[in-house]
Amino acid sequence: MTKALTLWRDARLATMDGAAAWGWIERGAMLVRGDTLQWVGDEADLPAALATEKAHEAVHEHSLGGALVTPGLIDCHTHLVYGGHRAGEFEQRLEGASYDQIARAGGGIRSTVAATRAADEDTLFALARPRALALRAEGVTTVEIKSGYGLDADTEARCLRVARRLGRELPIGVRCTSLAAHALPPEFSGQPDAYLDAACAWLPRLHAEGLVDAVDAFCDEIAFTPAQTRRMFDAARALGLPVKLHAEQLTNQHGAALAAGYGALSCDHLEHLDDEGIRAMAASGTVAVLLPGAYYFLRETKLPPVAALRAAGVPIAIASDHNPGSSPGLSLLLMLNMACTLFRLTPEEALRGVTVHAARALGLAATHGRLAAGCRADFAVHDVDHPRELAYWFGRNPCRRVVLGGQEITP
Ligand code: DI6
Ligand code: FE
Repeated sequence: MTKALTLWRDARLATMDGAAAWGWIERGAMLVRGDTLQWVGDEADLPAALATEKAHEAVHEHSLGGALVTPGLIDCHTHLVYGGHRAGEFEQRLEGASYDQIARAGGGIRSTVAATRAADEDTLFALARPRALALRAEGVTTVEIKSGYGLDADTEARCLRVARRLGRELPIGVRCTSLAAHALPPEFSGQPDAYLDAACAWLPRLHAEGLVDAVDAFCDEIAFTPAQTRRMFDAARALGLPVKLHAEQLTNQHGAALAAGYGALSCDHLEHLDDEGIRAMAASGTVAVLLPGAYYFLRETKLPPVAALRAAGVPIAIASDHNPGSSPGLSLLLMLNMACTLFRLTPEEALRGVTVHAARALGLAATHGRLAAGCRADFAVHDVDHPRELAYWFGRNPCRRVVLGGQEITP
């Protein structure tokens, strides 16, 4: 039996497809069959599209009254599943301690690891659920969720299971990334290579359980060296898994060039990225994921090289980096605003950064992040006149409706 056909009409569409600004269609319509966009275009061409669809069945119709529709937003870098919080460290930093001083003293990521290990699956789910709902309320339909606060086989698996469960139960689209190489757990203190032996050994098991879509690492002075990062990437490659990297966030380790050599989907943060890294990313088609929330919250002063990335044609994505240490924010729209005010992106670049380019950073370019035939019917309806307003307002949520795989989600 063919699935029912649904028509969404009288919409102003920022399709983010094609080269035209915003992929704009002033009076647009979309035909959805099942969970897939069948046709997207000008209302004037709708009769021909319906004829091609040979739609003899009744078409369920929604008129949107001229409202603005964008692709469902994609938050392509989060650490959404963890126990506890780090408001105390926030105070310490305000009193002068630095992020890496706190980390070197055994706080930072390690304190979240302790809280996460102590929490069972239901507790972690109950903590993560409202975070994911907050993102979805603004129109986020796909979220990437990293592990990396377990740092042992059981807790890493538990966190990734919670991420998968969020996808099923909310629902929301979820991509799971293994970030076992996030920090050194206390039981492996001084033995990073022994820890990586363990992490590389449990990765195939997590993958066999269907818990891993990509593998990430944190390559920095306070985390893992380029040689150690390579070991994690080789383990990913052996399983056919794509890689990503937290690269050049606090110092320049030339991690971006290393990751580009593995055909990385994305390199993320990049405040200390140099020209060689940019060239390597451009050559490998790796997306630059910029994280203005972490830049802001850590009060960084070194800006990522946006103009050089743009000039080299590296696609730029924007994400929340939601995590309890460096970016405890849960508004992707606020990140759009910060990407413009702090990093000088244009509002259109910022919206591309949470749609078409974010999809690419997750390996989902063919099916997500655009309103176009063949893509998943994930979209959001916003109460604004123009898409540039999505980057302009902050502290206001103009999202009115969210459609995920053709189904309207009730908030
Ligand atoms: N860089 C970050 O900003 C987060 N992880 C990373 O590799 C911070 C994670 C934390 O502080 O808990
Ligand atoms: Fe991160």
